[in-house]
Amino acid sequence: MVCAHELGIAEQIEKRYALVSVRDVNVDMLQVNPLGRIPALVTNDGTTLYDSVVICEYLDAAHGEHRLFPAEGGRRWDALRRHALANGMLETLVRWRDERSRSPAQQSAEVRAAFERKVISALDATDAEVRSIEHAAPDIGHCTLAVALGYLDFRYADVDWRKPRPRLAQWFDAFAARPSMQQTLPLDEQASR
Ligand SMILES: N[C@@H](CCC(=O)N[C@@H](CS)C(=O)NCC(=O)O)C(=O)O
Repeated sequence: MVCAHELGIAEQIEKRYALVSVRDVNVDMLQVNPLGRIPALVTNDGTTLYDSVVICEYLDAAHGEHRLFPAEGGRRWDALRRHALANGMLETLVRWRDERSRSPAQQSAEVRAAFERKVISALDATDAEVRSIEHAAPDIGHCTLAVALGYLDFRYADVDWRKPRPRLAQWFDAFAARPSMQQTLPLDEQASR
């Protein structure tokens, strides 16, 4: 949805609520995406697309003239690599959260430490290239990175990623003020019930 807002087409997308979890199966969702995961996009001609990077590239090709996915050259590979870095960080964060939510007896300190180490490594690698991130026009790499850092703030308030990386924090705070981010803020429905 961040990409849809960046492309100015969010209002054209009809949203449906779906509750999914790593440890549960949403059978309705399986009819849409055989993996049972969100997001999935059903296009006007009835085609279903997943996962998020495929949906974002489809929207960009249809409405963005390769604004978010540069068509060729170094900009393309920078954007795709940064997307992969941020997306991998998100996946590790989701798996780390799953491990943290198990009962203390089932948790593995070793696995938790490995997840933490990988997230820190991904944050440091991102921080190391923050200058070129700041100077590039927003693309899929920026969007995914902002979503990953937003997720970190949302689910890992105890991880102070900002203090050792003030410039990355500054970039994120500026990006997070964009309407695309403000209009897609994560909500904890269970907590608000
Ligand atoms: N790489 C995928 C990740 C999708 C994903 O893992 N979504 C989570 C929710 S954030 C999910 O559906 N989890 C349920 C499951 O793994 O079964 C994407 O970007 O679309």
